[in-house]
Order: sequence, then structure tokens, then C-alpha cells
Amino acid sequence: MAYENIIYETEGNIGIIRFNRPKALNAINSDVVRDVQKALDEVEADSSLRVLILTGEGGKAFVAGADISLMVNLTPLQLREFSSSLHELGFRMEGLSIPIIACVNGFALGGGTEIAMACDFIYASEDAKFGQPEINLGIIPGAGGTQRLPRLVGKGMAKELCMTGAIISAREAKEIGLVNKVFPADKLWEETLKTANVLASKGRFSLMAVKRCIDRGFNLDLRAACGLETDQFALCMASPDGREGMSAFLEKRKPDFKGGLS
Ligand code: DAK
Repeated sequence: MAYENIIYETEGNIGIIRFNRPKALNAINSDVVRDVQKALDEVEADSSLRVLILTGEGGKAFVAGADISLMVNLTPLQLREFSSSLHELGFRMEGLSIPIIACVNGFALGGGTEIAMACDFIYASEDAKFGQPEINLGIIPGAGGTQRLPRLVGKGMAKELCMTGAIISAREAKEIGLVNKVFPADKLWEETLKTANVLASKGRFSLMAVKRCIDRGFNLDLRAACGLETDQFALCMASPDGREGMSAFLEKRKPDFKGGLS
């Protein structure tokens, strides 16, 4: 399917969504959200996919935030709808059955940092920039920034970033735990693909179980979270990939994970 505001493609068993409004530094409007949701439908329908990568076209930005020229003209009710569509997108990304890597190759500001945080982890180029500059516009983060950021970097750092609106480098973002790894710009894509291929070689069901346990368990008390882990662990043990992984170990061969459910 062709999209106006994103590019969706697959490379083997890796899905790739590229934000594609380079003239506006890939700022997000309702059409972008709609396109990403449709691409996620395609991802979900394709059981051969093991990993999804989100990145930006144009070489300058991942996503420079929500589209300010759109927001300024929205009525309060339309803003509420836009806000809820962004929140739903974040929840859908977290609930996706395969891992998502944010490959941040430039500005990831406001809604851009928020979308990257809804991915499972973030790789960035040395020239990438992160921040929640909404305070400079007289507003606050509206797509999960005040909630996901403290969960990733702690309350104090999240408050400092949201209150000052500071834009930080990829290195600083890595130091505070927002970004997993930083690479020279010309190596970012290659390194992201390398990790995507590592994930793609694992069992589809166990990847999903890790994602569920960490995302859902993080907001539960420890006992409930460990209960969740127990259930997911048992399901993995009973899954075809679980049986294949253990058989392969005992037979001293590489596992061949098929990702099936029965
Ligand atoms: N929206 C619309 N257009 C944008 C944009 C944005 N966020 N960011 C950049 N652009 C456009 C610029 O207007 C410019 O367009 P032309 O003038 O060429 O037509 C083009 O992209 C290139 O930008 P610059 O000329 O400014 O490029 P520079 O290299 O000089 O500066 C910059 C790059 C990223 C530092 C600068 O563009 C900038 O500060 N951009 C705004 C960054 C920002 O404030 N981002 C946060 C936006 S607020 C909500 C949910 C979420 C949100 C809100 C509500 N609800 C659920 C209700 C999220 C809010 C945000 O993200």
C-alpha cells in the first residue's frame, strides 16, 4: 500500500516505517498518525515479520514534534482527538507483538521524543537531538512525555527536561538512559539493522513475552509483575519456539525458530 506521509517497506523479516515529511522535519499531523496506524495493520497481518524499525526520511529529523501549524488551528475538541490519537498510537506500538527499534537520525523533539520512547529501545546518530520543548510554546508534552520520560530517566531528570525545554545531544540522552546506543551518522542504519537481525533470529513468541513482561510488569507491584513473568515463562516453555530452542541446545545445533503458535 502507498502512503503519503510515511514510507513503509520490508527487508526480509524486518518491517521499516520512515516518517516522510522532510520539508516540515517530519512533524506529525493527523494524516501521519493515520498512515502509521495503517502500516501497523500491515505489520500485524504479516506473520513473517520479526522486528519493526521506525526512522525519519530527509537526513535532518526523526520527527521534530507534533505539527505546530496544525495544532494552532485546532479547536479544543479537535485537539483532544489529536491528543488521544497520539496516545493510542503509543499504546498500540507498545502492544505490538514484535519489537520496535527507534532509529533516530536527527531531531526527535516533543512528539518525536515521545514516539521514540514508545518504541522498545532507541539507537541514535551522534548528531541526533532529543527534548521536550513544549514548555517554550506555553504547553506541556501531550503524547506521553510526562509519563514515559520519568519511567526511563527518573523523575528529576524528566522534570528538568520538561521544565527547561532543553534540547540535548544523543550523548547526553545516552548518559541519562533515554538512548541505548549512539553511532556515527553513517553507521547508524547498518548498526540498527545488525541488531534488528539479531532480534529477528530469536523466537517470535519469546520476544513478545519479554516485551509484555517488561512493559506491563513495570507498572505493577513486584509480586504481581513476577506473576506475569511466571505466566509468560510457562507459555514460552510450551511454545513451539521454546521446545525448538531447548531441543536445539540438547542436540548441539542452532535453533530454527519458526514463530508459530502450535
Ligand atoms: N511543526 C511544524 N513545522 C515544523 C516543526 C513542527 N514541530 N518543526 C519544524 N518545522 C518546519 C519549520 O517551520 C520549517 O518550515 P518552513 O519555514 O521551511 O516552511 C521547516 O520545518 C524547517 O525547520 P527550521 O527552518 O526551523 O529548521 P532549523 O534547522 O532552523 O531548526 C528545529 C530545526 C527542529 C530546531 C526547529 O525547526 C524547531 O524548533 N522546531 C520545532 C520543534 C518543537 O518545538 N517541537 C515540539 C513541537 S510541540 C498533543 C500531543 C502531542 C503534542 C501536542 C499535543 N495532544 C495529544 C494534544 C506534541 C507537541 C509537540 O511536539
